[in-house]
Amino acid sequence: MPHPLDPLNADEIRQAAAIVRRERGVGEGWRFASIELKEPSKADLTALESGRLTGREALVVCWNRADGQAHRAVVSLTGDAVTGWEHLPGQQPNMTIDEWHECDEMLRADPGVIEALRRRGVTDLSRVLADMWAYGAAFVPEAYAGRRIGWCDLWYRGSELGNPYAHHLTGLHPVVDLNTMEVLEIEDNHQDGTDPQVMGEYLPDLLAMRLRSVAPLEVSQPDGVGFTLDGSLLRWQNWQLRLGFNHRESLVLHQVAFQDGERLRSVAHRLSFAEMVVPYRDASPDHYRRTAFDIGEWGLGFMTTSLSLGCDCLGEITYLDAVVHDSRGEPVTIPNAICIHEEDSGVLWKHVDERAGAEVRRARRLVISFHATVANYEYLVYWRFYQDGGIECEVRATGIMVTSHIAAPGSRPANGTVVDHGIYAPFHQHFIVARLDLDVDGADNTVYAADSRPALPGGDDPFALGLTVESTPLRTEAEGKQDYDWSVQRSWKVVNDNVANGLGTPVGYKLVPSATFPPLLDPASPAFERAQVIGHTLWVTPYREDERWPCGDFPVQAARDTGLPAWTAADRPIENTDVVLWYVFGIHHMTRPEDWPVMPADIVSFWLKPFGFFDRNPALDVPPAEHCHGD
Ligand SMILES: [Cu+2]
Repeated sequence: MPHPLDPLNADEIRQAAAIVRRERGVGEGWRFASIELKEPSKADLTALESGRLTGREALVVCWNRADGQAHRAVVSLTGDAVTGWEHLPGQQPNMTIDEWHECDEMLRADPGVIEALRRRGVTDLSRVLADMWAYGAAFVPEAYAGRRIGWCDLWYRGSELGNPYAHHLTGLHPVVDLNTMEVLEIEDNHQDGTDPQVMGEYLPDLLAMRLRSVAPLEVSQPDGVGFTLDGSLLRWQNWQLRLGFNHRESLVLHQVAFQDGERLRSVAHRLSFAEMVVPYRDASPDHYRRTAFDIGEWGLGFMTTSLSLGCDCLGEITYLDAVVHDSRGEPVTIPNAICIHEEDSGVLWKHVDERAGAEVRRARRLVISFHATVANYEYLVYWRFYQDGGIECEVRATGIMVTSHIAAPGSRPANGTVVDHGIYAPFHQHFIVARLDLDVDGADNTVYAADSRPALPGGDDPFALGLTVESTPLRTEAEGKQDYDWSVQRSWKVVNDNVANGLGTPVGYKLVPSATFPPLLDPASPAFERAQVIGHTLWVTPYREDERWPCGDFPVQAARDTGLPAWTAADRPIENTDVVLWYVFGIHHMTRPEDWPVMPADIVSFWLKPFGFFDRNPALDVPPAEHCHGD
């Protein structure tokens, strides 16, 4: 029996598709955009876990290629029936991997594309790659309104296994109707015939240099790992949580709790990444349409890649497979999609006393990670749990930057950096929206903005040494729209005012902000209109089962953001209730030559740290390492 939060398995995916086909006439000409577990509401979860309530449901989004009309179905797997069928007029479901591949194949066989390539001296079509991007509504040409369209770059490899993203066929952009899979037009506005001398290879065999030598470094746990995995339930030290997965968010952490003596204390109900917005900040014809929504348009789950031992993860590793599906509704297994392992993490705490000597504890952490490859780019996501109650969420961005030819020999682009001879990488930003459904010792929490304020000279503080904390409860959604403020070292505390610690103060967890940056984008610009979430560092909403996607359910070709700005327009109360935090962080990527031809991982993170959740350091009971007393 699966746990109510376990992702759909292959049989359930197949069954959900079959039910929709049977009951709603979904046939050959349709595509399945998404098939996922319909997660039970918080209200039903306890009853489902105890078996008092039964039933398992799937959410299915599909569309008819013939008329472009999309539908969302609720499917009862236990009842073998469609129980909800919603027409979604004017909505474009997420892009599918099948469309991406079919588009690539179709374009490489298209006479117009072949002719445009020939004019550029490219005749070996086996080395050509067509990379399809989704549009924002503002950039859809009038004539194609209402169609499902893709906008494509063409690239070619310098050799059979050469890097396709090293050689951009600048100025050449087919526009495609993805439902009929036909070319609508070929933009071709750059035919100077130059072929920049780019060294864009990274495979050892293609490098004109010797590889450096490195000493072996191995990690072993001869007595086995320190965690247990029982189905999807993961236990390590005092932590326990449940692992979930879906096509859009990839890894989801459910029911995160800390065993504190006799009490299993809730910290978070659900943690995941709900959106990723990547506006390119270059108005040139080759780049102005690039406003990628890597989660809403493509799906981090669909893009999750298999991990390999010794390369992606070092040490004693446990892997979990994940199951997604193709656009025909057939399950697709991603082997080794999620990695679980322990890591040494340096010193946890230490003091050297002149009598008692040195007392040191080594820290270790439990790491749960996945990697996603979104065309040219990779995102590596690490959730790390620490012995002192801290949770760190780290993202590494690597892969290959988008580039194109510079306008003229020797010119310097205003909106990017020259990264190789004759090519530049446009500036862009990666905004990641973490959806943090914290339940600190229960569901009813209040978020406080905590600002540090210096004293003014006077009274009993003539030297103005005092530092105070101004703690402001966020009572409504309007107050919940928060921006990072370095000058007061702002952070946010998620507090349960109904539960006190042993010192008599309310228990809480602190969101320690880092890697935040402002959008630096005109609020009237189409890129901002579609992704207003990036206008604030933090949004706080009351939990609603159906509020999952901060830029709307269907960002593909969306004109505006129907997520957070729409929900929060009601300015609902968020005090002492079940709150959800939407934290916006990421990478402000001012491209460097050193990021070429493959980018050394750029690393950003934020933390959740207990703040009065415990009465003292919760890691006092960590034992000294066995061999740490020297000779
Ligand atoms: Cu980047």
